[in-house]
Amino acid sequence: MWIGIVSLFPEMFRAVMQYGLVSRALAAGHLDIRLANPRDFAADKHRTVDDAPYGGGPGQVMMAEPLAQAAESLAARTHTAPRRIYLTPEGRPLNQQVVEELVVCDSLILIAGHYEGIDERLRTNACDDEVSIGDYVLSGGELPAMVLVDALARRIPGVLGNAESLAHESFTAGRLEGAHYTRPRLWRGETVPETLLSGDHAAVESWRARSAFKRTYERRPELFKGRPLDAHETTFIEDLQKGGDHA
Ligand code: 9WO
Repeated sequence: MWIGIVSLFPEMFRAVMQYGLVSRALAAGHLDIRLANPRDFAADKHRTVDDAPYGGGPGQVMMAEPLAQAAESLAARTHTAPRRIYLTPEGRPLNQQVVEELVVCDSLILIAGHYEGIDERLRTNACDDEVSIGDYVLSGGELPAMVLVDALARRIPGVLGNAESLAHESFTAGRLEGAHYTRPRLWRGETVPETLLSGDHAAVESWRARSAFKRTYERRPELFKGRPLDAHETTFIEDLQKGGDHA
């Protein structure tokens, strides 16, 4: 997958590109990330990329032309027609479904804004999509772009190992993860559920399903709309409603 990123602070992406899963995806050739700084496309010697808003008001607005030329310089470096995404609180909410939709694109260009925003004419003429990672305002679109890059990288075939990929399935299957435990068996006076120490794989699987269900039921019951309860979960809910707390 090829991702171009337009940002006034390309150095910020060094962090996500040099460590962890994204760096492994880059090294393996599953992912290619290119950066372009709108300041390099400014028309004047002061490398101006922002100006006062027409109509007055506080702050500055990012000019369309440097952003557009930065995005076009990236598009010229890939043989496919990138989907251009502006990161903004006004965008459609990022969720796993949006990730699955975007990860099948051959290429993306992510546009990270700053100041009070970007000229509307860039949004209407040079953006195909707008994505939000949540209803809050940050200092720029870089961190949301990194979140999206990480979520996409995990879904590129070959990037995750089998174990990690299986863990991912639970979320796409519409359930939260259940509780995890590892050594030591006794930690600050707390032990590990006996079922997990039993060696009985069927019992462990059932325990984990119950734990995932309980956590979903308590924290994100709306996820059940996406995937109705199965027969096992129906018994789990009856237990929970009777006050059973076996996981
Ligand atoms: C700022 C803003 C404030 C109130 C209501 C809507 C708003 N949109 C923006 C906006 O798009 N701002 C630009 C990008 C310029 C300022 C820094 N930017 C930004 C992007 N802040 N926060 C985000 C963002 C992006 C994606 N998901 C959550 C937040």
